[in-house]
Amino acid sequence: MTEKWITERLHPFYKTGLLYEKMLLDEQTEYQHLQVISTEFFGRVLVLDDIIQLTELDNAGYHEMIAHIPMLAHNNPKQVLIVGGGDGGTLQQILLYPSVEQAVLCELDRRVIEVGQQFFPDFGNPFADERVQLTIKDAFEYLQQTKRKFDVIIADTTDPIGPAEKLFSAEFYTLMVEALTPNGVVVTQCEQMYFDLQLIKNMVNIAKGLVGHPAYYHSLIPTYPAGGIGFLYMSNSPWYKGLDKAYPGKMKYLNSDVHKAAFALPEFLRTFLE
Ligand code: SPD
Repeated sequence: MTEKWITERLHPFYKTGLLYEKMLLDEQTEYQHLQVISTEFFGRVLVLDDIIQLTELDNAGYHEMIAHIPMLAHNNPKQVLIVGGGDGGTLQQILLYPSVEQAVLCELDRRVIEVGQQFFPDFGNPFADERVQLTIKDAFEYLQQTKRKFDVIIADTTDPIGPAEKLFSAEFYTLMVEALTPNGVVVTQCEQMYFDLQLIKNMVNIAKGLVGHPAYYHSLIPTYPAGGIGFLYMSNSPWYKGLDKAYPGKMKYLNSDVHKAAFALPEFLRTFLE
């Protein structure tokens, strides 16, 4: 029997592939090519424009790290904004906090939400929670128009290609920081330290101009390029205020050692970002 592989080539000199069993969904939405595949090893996989977004096996390394690091760093997060994140994985983590009064999820593509609900039951049914306000909109426009302030903003975006490119800009980072309450926290998905070194430096430099305590941290996700991804923390309150606080539920990836170690940067990156 011929093997079926789905391949990803996000970076020109690097290609990854997953052996899969079945294509469960393959459609062109209004905004992107959306696929869900089933694999024996990684479970179900969500792919957007040929880029792996999440797998059932390893998404905790992404969703727990993008959600709990900012939530724990804040003393009492009540108002939360998720930019993107339509699959529901980040939202599920945010809703674990009883302090959350409202979680606004601003997603451009309604189909991502529907597909997340249909194919990834482990995320539960976060959109049914009465604290959730769903906004189907371009997040850039949303932040330009809203007068609301948030304790935590999480940019759970795709990579900076096409419509998501502007979400990795000084303008968008400024909009997010301006929408924070005092001591509010922004965390963004901020790519891979080997492949996206200059992008990370640019984003960190932008963050340095916006907040008192920017920091970069990273996580292990075998199905992303080079097996991992990083995040950019932006706040006037430091990330380590979140250390050693109780987690709001049982974690699969995060614990206090991982929390601390995630901010330890390899020497080439540490010096490059200085
Ligand atoms: N290179 C892939 C980066 C994907 C980041 N977004 C993942 C969305 C999961 N909620």
